[in-house]
Amino acid sequence: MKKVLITGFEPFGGEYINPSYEAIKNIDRSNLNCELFILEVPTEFYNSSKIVIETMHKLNPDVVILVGQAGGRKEISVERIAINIDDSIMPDNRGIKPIDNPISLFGEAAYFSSLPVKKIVSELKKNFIPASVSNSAGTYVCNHLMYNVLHEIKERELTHIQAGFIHVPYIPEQTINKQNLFSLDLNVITKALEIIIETTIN
Ligand code: PCA
Repeated sequence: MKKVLITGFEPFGGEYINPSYEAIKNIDRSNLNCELFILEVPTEFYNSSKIVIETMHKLNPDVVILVGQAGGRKEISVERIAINIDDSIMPDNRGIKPIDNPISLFGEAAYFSSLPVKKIVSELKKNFIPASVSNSAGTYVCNHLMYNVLHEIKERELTHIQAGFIHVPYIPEQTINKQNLFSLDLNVITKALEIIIETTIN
């Protein structure tokens, strides 16, 4: 049976929940044909990748699916690419706010997701869940984590591990008193992640 590590983030930016972690906690394991490990990751530049990379080495999973919140987006965003830059407009949960910093001095300019991004989008749409391929995971902690995990996989020749990043919209309770902001029900996001896991392991 394949081992899947799925991660979600702590709340950040004044929110009291993060739908990425709420959704991974709700995944129904009985629906899945894999051994699933979930991990909550601090929304911090340095510690996010340290913790995920340590866990990845400990578990030696077949698949690593990193999930984060992208408030304001209207679809499940299947990220195609992570770029070698930290450039934040707000501090992380440790107060760190890097500007124009390369993530790695020796790493590639960018790394591609090794999840089946197009296939995932088509499976989500078949299930009536709004989804698209995204060509930018931003330049904040999510891109940083995606970059460092893919960099580690390349540098340590762990290319048997498939890894990538999924951004999810707000859930409804986060958009109260914020006008015109899109949200997706938590159950829909959870279902989307179950479909993403299944699509990747099959
Ligand atoms: N989203 C942020 C970091 C943590 C999260 O859930 C991002 O998109 O970078």
